[in-house]
Amino acid sequence: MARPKIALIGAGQIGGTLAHLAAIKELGDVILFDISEGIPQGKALDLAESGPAEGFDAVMKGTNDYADIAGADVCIVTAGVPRKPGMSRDDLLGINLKVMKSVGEGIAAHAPNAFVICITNPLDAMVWALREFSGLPHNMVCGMAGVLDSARFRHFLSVEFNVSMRDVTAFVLGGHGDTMVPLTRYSTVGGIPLPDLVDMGWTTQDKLDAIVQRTRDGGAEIVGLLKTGSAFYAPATSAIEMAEAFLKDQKRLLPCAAHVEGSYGLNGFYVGVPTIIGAGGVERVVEIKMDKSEQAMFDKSVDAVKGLVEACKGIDSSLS
Ligand code: A3D
Repeated sequence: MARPKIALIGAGQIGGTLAHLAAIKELGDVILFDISEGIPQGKALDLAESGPAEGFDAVMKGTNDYADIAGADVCIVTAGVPRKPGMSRDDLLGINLKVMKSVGEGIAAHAPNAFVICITNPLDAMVWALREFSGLPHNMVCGMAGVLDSARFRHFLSVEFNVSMRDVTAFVLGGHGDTMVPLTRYSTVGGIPLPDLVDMGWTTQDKLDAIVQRTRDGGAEIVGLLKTGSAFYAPATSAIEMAEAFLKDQKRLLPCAAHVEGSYGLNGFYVGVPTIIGAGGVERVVEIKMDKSEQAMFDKSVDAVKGLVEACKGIDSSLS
């Protein structure tokens, strides 16, 4: 059987890391596409040369031609610009919207059957725009954010509790921005919800609140340290987890920016919700019950995303 084909649109920090992970995990052949000449070719060759020691045979190809992504099973989109210190994700909207237009058209023309995972920020608005520009089915286009935000939350919690990260589950929903919603009631250590762990004296409510805030600020914390760009290792790992769920039909329950139609009181809108990802792409949106304060936080986050989508429509009239 032929190896699956994974097209990475954007060969920057995240794109290169995605290619490395896809190769090591032997997920398939990798096409690295970028508008910058030489970068995708150089990274692909460098990665291919790691094959003998690493023990993979996958093809690594760099290109500036969309024709090379033809027939891709998965496209992961990181094309665009990342933020610098002092910038919010929303500051990237105008420039990255133009990038989504060319990427959406490229995917529609050459890989219309692919499962598309968008990472470019501001995430929820960009994945919506990418879907609009590409015209692909909604279930085949989603955004990576919830897996990363939940992973950050899980990491901070594991340090606080001094337990394995593997035993910490966490849920972060809503838009991928300052209004994201870490849900403590649905986050557990080995099945014990966080509020119970506060009652058990494992931590205090104040400490838990601080961890929630650090999760919300997780991206900015890394931008502040790196100064020249944003996080790339954990974002790439998170998107690979989603791609693997699709390629291996794993039916994973993963939070991602998905098209929500009917549930959560939303009508045709991209936002971070729990989903089932399998061979059918986003096969199901899982509607969980929220209490009043969780619902209020979620609604605020949805409003922030709605504002960004309206801003996209204001910039590009073909989206109205
Ligand atoms: P970077 O290393 O700058 O790579 C972006 C690449 O996109 C560069 O190589 C560019 O040449 C390329 N590019 C620009 N325009 C185009 C185009 N029209 N077509 C094809 N390629 C193009 O950035 P990065 O990899 O660090 O980050 C990529 C994106 O991911 C940024 O928008 C970040 O803000 C975003 N990001 C999102 C998350 C989420 O959790 C959602 C996390 C981290 C970064």
